[in-house]
Amino acid sequence: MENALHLAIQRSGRLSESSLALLKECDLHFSLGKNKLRSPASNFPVEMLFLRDDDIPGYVADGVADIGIVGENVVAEKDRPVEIIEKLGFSKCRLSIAVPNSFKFKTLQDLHDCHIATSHPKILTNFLSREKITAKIHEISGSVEIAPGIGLSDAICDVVSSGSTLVGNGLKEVKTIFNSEAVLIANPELSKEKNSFLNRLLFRIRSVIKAKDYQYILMNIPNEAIDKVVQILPGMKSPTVMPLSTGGWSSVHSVIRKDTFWEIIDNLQAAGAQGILVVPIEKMII
Ligand code: PRT
Ligand code: ZN
Repeated sequence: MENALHLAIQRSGRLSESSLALLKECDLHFSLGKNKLRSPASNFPVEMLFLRDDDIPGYVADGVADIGIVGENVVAEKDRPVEIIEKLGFSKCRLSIAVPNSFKFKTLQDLHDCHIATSHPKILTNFLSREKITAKIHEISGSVEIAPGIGLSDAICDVVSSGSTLVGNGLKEVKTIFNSEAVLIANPELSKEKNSFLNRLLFRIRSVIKAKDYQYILMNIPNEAIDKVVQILPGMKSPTVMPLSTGGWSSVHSVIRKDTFWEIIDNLQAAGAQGILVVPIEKMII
């Protein structure tokens, strides 16, 4: 589609699956082929472009793509004029400095005059200059964790998620310098029409992301426990209470945050709730 919003996503890698899943949850229909470089959605004015993640900020800045999904670390490292529109809550990781286990590290000053290997030289340079540390940065594009072992560097600065890669290479994490997750970025000078497509897409994305934090809960309670149960349940406004055909009992429906779930369930049971059902929420529009 000529005027469709061009959305760049990673072709294959850690961001791809979650990016596609999010777009599907937004009810965008598009076909995927193994070697496809682009794919228009059949039911929304958006066309996907499948690219390497490192190229996404540049393509968005240059207007080849209008918007993109990429790690915040890559946005900061590429430092191109794009706007971060929304944090998407997946591919969470951090950029950390790590040193060999044998390195007697006490403070950041111990990195003075060290050689540090990284695939994120810009973020590291900015961090070191803020901390007034002079070190020699070696830019490498992959397998950063092996650099100290092969004598290339004294330390590394790399993306960490579980930390097991560092441990497996005899390294210890000593300082997180950047926290990252997948973000939606946009060219700051979109046309009015493309901006309105972006706002429609953003509305869907937000309702999908919001829903992930909540669950729908239904239960039966004896009528005398209604006041107590209503106090326990926050709900979006207040819980729905409906009488059951069995006299003396009501059905209560509410929406609760996942992170308070078990505590609330314990309190509900103590208040007399029975037959508690918990249902995932697909989309949430507030
Ligand atoms: O081919 P293309 O250039 O598109 O992809 P890529 O190989 O450059 O990137 P990819 O797919 O590896 O990562 C894409 C993005 O995912 C990164 O820019 C981060 O924003 C995010 N991300 C989240 C990660 C990780 N978690 C991660 N664990 N990126 C890389 N890693 C690597 C890290 O480099 C290290 O080698 O995983 C290892 C550490 O993992 P743990 O779990 O052992 O700590
Ligand atoms: Zn990459």
